[in-house]
Amino acid sequence: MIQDIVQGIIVANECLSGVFYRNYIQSWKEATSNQITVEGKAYDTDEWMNAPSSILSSISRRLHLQPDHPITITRKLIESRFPAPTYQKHNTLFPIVSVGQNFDSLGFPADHVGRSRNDTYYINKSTVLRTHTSAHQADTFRAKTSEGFLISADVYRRDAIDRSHYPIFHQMEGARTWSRSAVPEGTTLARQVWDDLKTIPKHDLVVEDPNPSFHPDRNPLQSDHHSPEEAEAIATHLKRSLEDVVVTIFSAVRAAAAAAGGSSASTSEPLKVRWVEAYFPFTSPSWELEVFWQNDWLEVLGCGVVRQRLLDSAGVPDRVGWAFGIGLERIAMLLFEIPDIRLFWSRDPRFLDQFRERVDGKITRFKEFSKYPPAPRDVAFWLPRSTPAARTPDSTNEPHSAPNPAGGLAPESASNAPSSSTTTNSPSASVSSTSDPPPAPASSSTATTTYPPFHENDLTELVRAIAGDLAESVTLIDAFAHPKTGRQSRCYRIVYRRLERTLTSEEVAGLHERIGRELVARWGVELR
Ligand code: FA5
Ligand code: MG
Repeated sequence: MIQDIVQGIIVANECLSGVFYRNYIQSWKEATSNQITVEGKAYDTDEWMNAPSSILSSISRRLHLQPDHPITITRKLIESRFPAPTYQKHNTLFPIVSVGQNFDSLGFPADHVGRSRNDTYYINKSTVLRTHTSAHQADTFRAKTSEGFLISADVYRRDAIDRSHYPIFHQMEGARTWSRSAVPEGTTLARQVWDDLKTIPKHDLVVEDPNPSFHPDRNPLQSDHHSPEEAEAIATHLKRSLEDVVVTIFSAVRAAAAAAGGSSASTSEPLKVRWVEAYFPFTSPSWELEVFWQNDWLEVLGCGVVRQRLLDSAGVPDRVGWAFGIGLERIAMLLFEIPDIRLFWSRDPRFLDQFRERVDGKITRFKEFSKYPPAPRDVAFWLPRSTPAARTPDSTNEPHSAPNPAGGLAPESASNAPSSSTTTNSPSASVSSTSDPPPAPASSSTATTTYPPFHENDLTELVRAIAGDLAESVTLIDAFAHPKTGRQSRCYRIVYRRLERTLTSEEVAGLHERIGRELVARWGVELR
């Protein structure tokens, strides 16, 4: 224990000196050479490359496979509801995939914003860090090794972040299909699905589900491929399977609360769950499941009836079925009452030692350990005149219909997820892992330099690269246009904090100044 803490401090000190420099040189080398190696696999990079070393070096963590890690415990608990041999498990698929796998195979249009370099980490024009486990759907259907599957894996998104969002998180993809050609004589596909549904345990959870299973405009039936009875049966099988997961999770939460000798914020009130209509390019009709948690609706999964064109091109045209994608951190946060998604990446034994895989499936609630004081610092600046300010308060007021890198409408908005930020429209960020920003353009000090437009995700990533786990959050606290010149101003609050000890003001000043310098060098902002 003591040793680990000492090790933590050594690592922290390194972060503040040599490692920064080393990583800077390494990023610079990688930025100028055109190959990178990730876990022994070599990739050519090109001008699309935007995956920082802080992200690439986290690939090896594979939290969903770490023994006794809360993500692993959560994965296993959900897996226990989808038994073999119907559901085959795949837990070691590699995170670097082709654009074809991540987007094309799922029917993402060529101009879908989820493909943008602002949202997705590219290695080169045709290679990305998967943004969702759906990247493996088509290949897994094509393999035809089981009627259903579960794929758990790390996924990567250049996201605006808060305490329930993080640039790396874990998803579990689930799917179940039925073969039309295997329907026994004398029954129908719909009947067979209803029969299979009988094996899912009944529950008495009250679930809000006000909408019809399909709606011609909002959530269409694939009428060329499914009869209304078939879609209804598949939708019901899907929803019941996932409600069973929620019931399992919350039974475990209640049991843990009882064992701890009382109730807690999330167990004193009856569980509230609702289905909402959604959109994904690869399912129709589609839904998201939301759970009422800490006074707000938290989206925990997306799902739907698999688009037949996907199954057709995966070489299984006679199969029909459903698929879902669930966020494991979201579930783990509910399960263990973990307040901040950043904690999953902690190597602090005071965090890790609290969790144990148990054969009886019982879980123990997370107990918060003492936190050292936060050190908030603001950075205020004018954007260069020509910069269209992406994802500022003005543009976050866009209708919530812009698709995300997983194809869903109504992107995981801060208003949906609990946010530590006080201004509801302010995108905020929790940041982690230490590395360095790619070098600024060499000519950045000359007056003629044209700067890339400033995007909020760039700041999040810059802070993550410079301060790593020492930065807890980045929150937009003020934005306005100069009344005369129209020039845009932004002010962000960065909260620095170490879990193991108090940061000195010199350390904080060093990090903060560097962030300011990089903002000027890379985006041509003028610090105020
Ligand atoms: C998807 O990723 C779809 N691939 C899900 C899907 C699969 C739909 C199969 C249909 C069929 P979405 O972007 O909504 O959808 O993410 C799914 C879940 O991942 C969310 O509900 C949430 O639980 C989790 N999630 C999304 N973004 C983050 C994030 N930044 N941090 C943590 N969890 C996240
Ligand atoms: Mg979503």
